[in-house]
Amino acid sequence: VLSAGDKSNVKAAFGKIGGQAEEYGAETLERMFAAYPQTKTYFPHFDLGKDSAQVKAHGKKVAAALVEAANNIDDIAGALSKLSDLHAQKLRVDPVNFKLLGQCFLVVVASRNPSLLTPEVHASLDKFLCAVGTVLTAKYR
Ligand code: ZNH
Repeated sequence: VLSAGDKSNVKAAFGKIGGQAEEYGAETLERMFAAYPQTKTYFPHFDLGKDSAQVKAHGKKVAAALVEAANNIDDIAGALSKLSDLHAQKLRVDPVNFKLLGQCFLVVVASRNPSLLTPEVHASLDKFLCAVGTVLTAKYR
């Protein structure tokens, strides 16, 4: 459960990431595909090569969803309800992969904005990313 402190850490972190969110999203995916190649199996229809426009476009969508969740941190399930339906009914991504994507996002934050990622903010972002993953896999059955 996200504490009040976690919520303000997450909001502040996304405030600092600001307009660069889409680049963070694209680099998160690039790292996920490179570090955890098994995640590529969900994207057989994508060009996953270097500087792929499809990966960039998808990174932008994923980042926008994270921003939306951060902006609605008291109701992440409501904010991502449609996305949760999509992941449960159509995409059926194994839940372990959400942890991998979350790890990669943290690494991107660490490498692009090291001073932002204090241990406290790291912990809060980790909890937030887990909460998002829980919401996106909540309707699996
Ligand atoms: Zn997911 C899709 C978000 C995770 C896989 N996604 C998607 C989208 C979004 C997202 C926004 C778009 C939708 C529309 O279009 O409507 N994701 C997300 C988030 C997360 C995720 C936020 C976390 C955090 N996913 C994930 C993972 C995976 C995935 C982990 C694997 C690995 N997704 C996916 C796919 C898709 C998606 C496959 C589809 C794509 C296309 O386009 O086809």
